[in-house]
Amino acid sequence: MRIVVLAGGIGGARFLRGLKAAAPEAEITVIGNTGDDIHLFGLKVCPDLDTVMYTLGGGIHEEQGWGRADETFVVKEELAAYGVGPEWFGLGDRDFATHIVRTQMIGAGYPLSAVTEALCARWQPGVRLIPMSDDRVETHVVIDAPDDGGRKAVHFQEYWVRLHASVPAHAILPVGAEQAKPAPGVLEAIGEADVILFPPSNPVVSIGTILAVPGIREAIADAGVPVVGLSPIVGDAPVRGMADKVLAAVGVEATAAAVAEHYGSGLLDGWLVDTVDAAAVERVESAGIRCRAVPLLMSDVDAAAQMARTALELARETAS
Ligand code: FO1
Repeated sequence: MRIVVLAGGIGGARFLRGLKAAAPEAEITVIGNTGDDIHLFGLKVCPDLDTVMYTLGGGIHEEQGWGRADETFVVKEELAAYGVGPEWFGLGDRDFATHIVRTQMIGAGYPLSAVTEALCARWQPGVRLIPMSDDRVETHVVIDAPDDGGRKAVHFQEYWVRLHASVPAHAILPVGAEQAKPAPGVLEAIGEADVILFPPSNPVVSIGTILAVPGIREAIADAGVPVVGLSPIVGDAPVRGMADKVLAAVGVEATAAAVAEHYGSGLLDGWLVDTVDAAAVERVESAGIRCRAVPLLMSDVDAAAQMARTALELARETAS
C-alpha cells in the first residue's frame, strides 16, 4: 500500500512513528513542511524536515520533540560570547552539523529535495521524505508593533520560539508560496497514493503551508483516493504547541469540527476526533466528512499506531 502523509513537526513525526508500526509493509512518502525554515548564522535550518528525520531515524530529543538527543551547546555559547544572535533559538552542536551539510550542499547547487535525500541516507527514517518545494517558502506572522501602533511581520520562529505565540497573530503569510513549485516527486507520490493522511500537525502553519504550494491541494483533491485527517485539537485545545493562536489568525475556532470544516469535504473524506469530542462527530458528518471519535493522545508509539490503524480503517470505509 502506498501512503502519502503531509507532515509538519512534532505531531506529524510522532504520528509517522505509529504509522510505520501499524503498516510496516506500506511504502510511506512524507511531504514535509518547509515554511518553518529559517536562515541563522549563515546556515539553512529546516525544523520540520529535521524533526521527521531525527524522530524516525532515532536521533530526536524525545521530550522536546525537536533537536538531537545527547546535545551540547558549546557553539551556541561561543556565538553568544561574540554577541552574535539570536540566542532565543536553541541550536545544538550535533544539530549544527546537519545545517552545515545542508547549507554546503545547497551552496554546491543541490536542490533541497536532493539534500534531504542525502541527509536521510544517514538517518534511514524508513519513509521517503520530500520537502513540499525546493523553492524558498518562509512563514511570517503579522503582529502588533506596540511602539508605533502599527503592525509588523516577524518570522514564524520568532513568533513561535521567542514570543511563545503570546501576542495575537493577525495574519499568517507563507512568503514565497505562490511562486513555489512542488518538489520533484511530490505530485507523482500523490498521484500514485492509495491513501493520503493529514496527521495531527498544525493545520495552518504546517499542513496549511504545504497546501499553499500551487498544485498540491488540487492534486490531493483530484487524487480520487481516500484522504483522512486526525484532529490536532482535542477538547477545544491543541494537544501540543499553540495551534489555537494561528487558527484564530485565519478565523477558525480551535475545535476538532472547525478544523475539519476548514480543510473541507473537497479535501477530506474522513476525520478522526478524540473521544472527548464525540459530540463533534455529527457536525463533521453533516459537512460531508465521515467522522469517528477515538483516543487521539499519542502517549507512546502503540497509541500512535492504534490511531494510524483507525485512520487506515476509516479510509477503507470511505472508499467503499
Ligand atoms: N523550539 C523551541 O521552542 N525552542 C527552541 O529553541 C527551538 C530550537 C530549534 C532548533 C532546531 C529545530 O529544528 C527546531 C527547534 N525548535 C525550537 C522547534 C521549532 O520551532 C518547531 O519544531 C517547529 O518550527 C514548529 O513545528
